[in-house]
Amino acid sequence: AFKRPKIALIGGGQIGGVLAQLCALRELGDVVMFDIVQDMPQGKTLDIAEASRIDGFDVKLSGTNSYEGIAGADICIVTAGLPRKPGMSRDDLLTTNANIIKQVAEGIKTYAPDSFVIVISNPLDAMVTLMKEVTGFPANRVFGQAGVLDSSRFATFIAWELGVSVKDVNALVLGGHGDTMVPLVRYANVNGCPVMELLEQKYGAEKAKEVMEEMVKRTRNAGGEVVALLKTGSAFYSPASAAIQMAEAVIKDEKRVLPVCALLNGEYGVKNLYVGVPVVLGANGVEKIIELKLNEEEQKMMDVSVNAVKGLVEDMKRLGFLS
Ligand code: A3D
Repeated sequence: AFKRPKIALIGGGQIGGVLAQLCALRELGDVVMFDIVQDMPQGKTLDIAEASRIDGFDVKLSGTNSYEGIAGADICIVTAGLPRKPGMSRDDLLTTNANIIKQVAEGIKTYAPDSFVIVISNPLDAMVTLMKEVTGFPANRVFGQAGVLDSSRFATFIAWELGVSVKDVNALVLGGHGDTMVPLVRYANVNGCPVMELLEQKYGAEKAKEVMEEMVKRTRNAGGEVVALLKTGSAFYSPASAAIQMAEAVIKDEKRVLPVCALLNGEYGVKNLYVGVPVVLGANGVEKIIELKLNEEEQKMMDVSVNAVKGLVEDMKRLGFLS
C-alpha cells in the first residue's frame, strides 16, 4: 500500500521548528520532532498543527522525547547540537556537538535503520563524518546541508548588487562549510549571462573584481554576520529552507543538482572525506557526484578548504570520536 513519507526532525530548536512548519506547509509528509527537552517538541508541533485549518495543510505532526518515536522514519533531518554565539567559530562547537551527534546517530541507527540522514549541526563536515561512521549507513544515505545555503547567500548578494531578480541568479559554493568555502565566481550567472561580465559592464574590469571579492568575502562570513546581529543564536530560517529543498528532492525523486556535503571517493582529488560538491539528489539520496573541471586557482582554493576539513577530522580522531 502507499504510505506517506515519515520525516523525523532530530532537534526541535530554532531550525527544527522552521523545518516542521515548512514540511507541513509543503505537505512533504508526516513529521515527528525529537528533542531531549521534555514536552518542548510536543508543544511546538501542536502549535504548528493548530494552524493546519488556516494554512490548509493535512499532515500529522507529533513530538517525542524518546527515540522510539522516530521508528520507521524515511528521512531524518538532524539539527541537534549547540549553535554559535558571537565570537565563536563553527569549529569551537566540535566536542559538545560530537557527543550529541554520537547519541543521535545511535538512535537513528536503532530506530530508523533504512532512513536517509541530512545533517545540519555544526561543524557540519565533521558532524556528517561522525554520523556516517556511527550509523554505518551507505554514503548515498548520509549527507550534509551547507552548500545549498551558502550558494543561496552568494546568489542573494549578487542579485542585490546587480539589481536583478534573485530568481535568475545561479551561483555555486563548493568546499567545506567554513571560512575557506569556495564560491565559484567563474560559473556564477544571471540566467546564462556571466556575472563577471555584467559587473564589468557596470564598473569596468578593475572595480568589478573588487566588487566580486567583497561578495565572496561576505558569503564566507554570512553565517557570522547573522550571528553577530542575533547575538543569541545563529541563522535558522535559511538553513531550514535549504535542508527542505534537499529533503524534497529525495522524497519526490527530483534528481535536483544541488551542492551537498557528500563523501568523495577520488573526485576532486579527494578520497574518503566529506566535502561540499554538486551532486544529483533523488530517491536514492546522493545518486551521483558531479566533478567539475576546476582551473588552477579554483583547485587551489578547494585544496585549502579540503585541508581545513581534514584538520577537523584529525581533531575528531584525536578526541576519540573517529577511528
Ligand atoms: P538550537 O535552537 O539551540 O536547537 C538545537 C536543539 O538541539 C535544542 O532544542 C536542543 O535541546 C537540542 N539538543 C541538544 N542536545 C540534544 C540531544 N542530545 N539530542 C537531541 N536534541 C538535542 O540551535 P539551532 O536550531 O539554531 O541550530 C542547530 C545546529 O545547526 C547548530 O549546531 C548550528 O550551528 C547548526 N547550523 C548549521 C548551519 C549550516 O548551514 C550547516 C546553519 C545554521 C546553524
